[in-house]
Amino acid sequence: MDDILPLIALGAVVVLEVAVVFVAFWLLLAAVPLALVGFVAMFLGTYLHQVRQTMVISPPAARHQPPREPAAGEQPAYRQYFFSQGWADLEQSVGAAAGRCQVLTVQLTNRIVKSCFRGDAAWLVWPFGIVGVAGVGVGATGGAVALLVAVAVHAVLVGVAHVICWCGIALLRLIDTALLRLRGIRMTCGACHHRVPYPAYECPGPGCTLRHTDVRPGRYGVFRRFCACGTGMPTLLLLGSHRLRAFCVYCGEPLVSETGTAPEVMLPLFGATTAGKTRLMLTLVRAVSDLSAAASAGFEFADAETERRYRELLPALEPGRQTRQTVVGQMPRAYSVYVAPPAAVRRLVHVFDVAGERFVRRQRTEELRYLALARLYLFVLDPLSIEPFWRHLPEVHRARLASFRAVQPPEGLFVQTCEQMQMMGARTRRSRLAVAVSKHDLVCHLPPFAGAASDSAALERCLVRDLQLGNLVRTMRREFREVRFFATAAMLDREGGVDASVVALGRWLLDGEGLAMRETA
Ligand SMILES: Nc1nc2c(ncn2[C@@H]2O[C@H](COP(=O)(O)OP(=O)(O)OP(=O)(O)O)[C@@H](O)[C@H]2O)c(=O)[nH]1
Ligand SMILES: [Mg+2]
Ligand SMILES: [Zn+2]
Ligand SMILES: [Zn+2]
Repeated sequence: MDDILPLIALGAVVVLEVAVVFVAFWLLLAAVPLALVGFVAMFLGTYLHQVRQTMVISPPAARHQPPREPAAGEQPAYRQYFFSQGWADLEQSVGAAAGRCQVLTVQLTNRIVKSCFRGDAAWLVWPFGIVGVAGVGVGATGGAVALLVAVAVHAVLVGVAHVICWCGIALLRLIDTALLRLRGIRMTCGACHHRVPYPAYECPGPGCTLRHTDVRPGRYGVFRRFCACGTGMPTLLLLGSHRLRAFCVYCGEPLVSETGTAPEVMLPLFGATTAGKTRLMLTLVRAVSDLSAAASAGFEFADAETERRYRELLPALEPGRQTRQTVVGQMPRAYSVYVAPPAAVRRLVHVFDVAGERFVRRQRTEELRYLALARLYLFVLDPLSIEPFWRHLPEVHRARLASFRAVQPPEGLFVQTCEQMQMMGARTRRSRLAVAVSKHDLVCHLPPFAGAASDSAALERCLVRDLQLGNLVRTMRREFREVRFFATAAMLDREGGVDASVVALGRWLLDGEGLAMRETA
């Protein structure tokens, strides 16, 4: 009997074991698909949780910290999300989710091994352990595949967004460029006279002076960009960047306010030293301002610097006072004003008045880049510098007028400057030329000006017939599309009004640029 008992026990164990294996086998069939579903859900859930964590709940520090002193090609701004952080977030989410899933899988496996393969009941429950391990194996493999698919979808979404951004960038730039072209807007630096492709802008953030040299849509932002200080700014003129402080990308000098909102008119004055350019420029600006007021047109200084310099020079127009010789010095700065007649497009007028000395030497003229960009020129011709006129003046007048007399004779100076301008690329044959025969108040009572009509044709006849300037006038007519002569007295009357001759010149200059001024009642 004693021999049978162990045999019975062994038989029972074997039966039990077979029953457990049998149950485990059937359990395996159900457990594997369940584990697969469970693991896929767990892996995907973990990934989504990590994505949310990275993008919303606790975003990591920006991968590309904006440099405060950017190297060439860099900007002091945060990169646009899909150009930097989008990929960093993807990497971070994948890394964190994969780590978490691995930890969960290992923990589960350890628990199964511990409870099914170790301990006192291991001899009985080991088949369930195998079921568990198989389930974890299959589930983890399925979960990993699902994770890979999710990562791929995420990467594709970021990639597509990246491509959409590039398309948006290209489209916005195209529209902005097309609109600027259509409106005939170009931007010229008043200080260095370069055409500026796009201004640099100073960050509008309080206390921030960081300059963004290329704000246009790109990797730093499509519609807006964020400065290193966190302040947002528009990326295009079209989107409102004209409200920011603009600077020249070549020389760093400030550009006029609202740069890029109005087509430009360049008006270079040229002529000999002491010909009367500065005085004429001052009275001309004054005349345009008066004409604008009478026509209810807008007139404003385009930058504080123009207003300051203009106001500084203005006292020279008071009776008995003279303008001082313009210094050759550094690059001459434009006087810039906005003019906006009621029925016309607002224009930005840059008037360039430089020392006559600059037209004597070629190298000095070459520096005046604006000469090549203008379509309208104002030549100031001092009648006192015309040799036949001066020669026939009685000595008493010569003594009185000697200090006002321009040194260089007009013919040589005009021809040389004109050639120089053409060499620099000026299209003079498409341009208008106003010739201001200056200081008319000083010579109007002297022959041949005395009694002569002061309209353009009469003045031209006088220059050709009486003053032997036929060659000069023919050159002017040949080299320019349209030439008009004015006898100007750059003076203010007792009431502070500009002499009618300068007003007429101002009208002609404005009319041809589509800025006609009609007096309102
Ligand atoms: N009476 C009178 N004096 C004038 C007139 N135009 C210029 N002047 C005087 O002529 C002198 C030279 O005039 P500016 O306007 O300074 O001459 P500019 O061409 O600017 O000379 P630079 O700057 O040296 O090239 C000054 O004393 C002026 O006041 C004018 O129409 N009438
Ligand atoms: Mg001058
Ligand atoms: Zn410049
Ligand atoms: Zn800033």
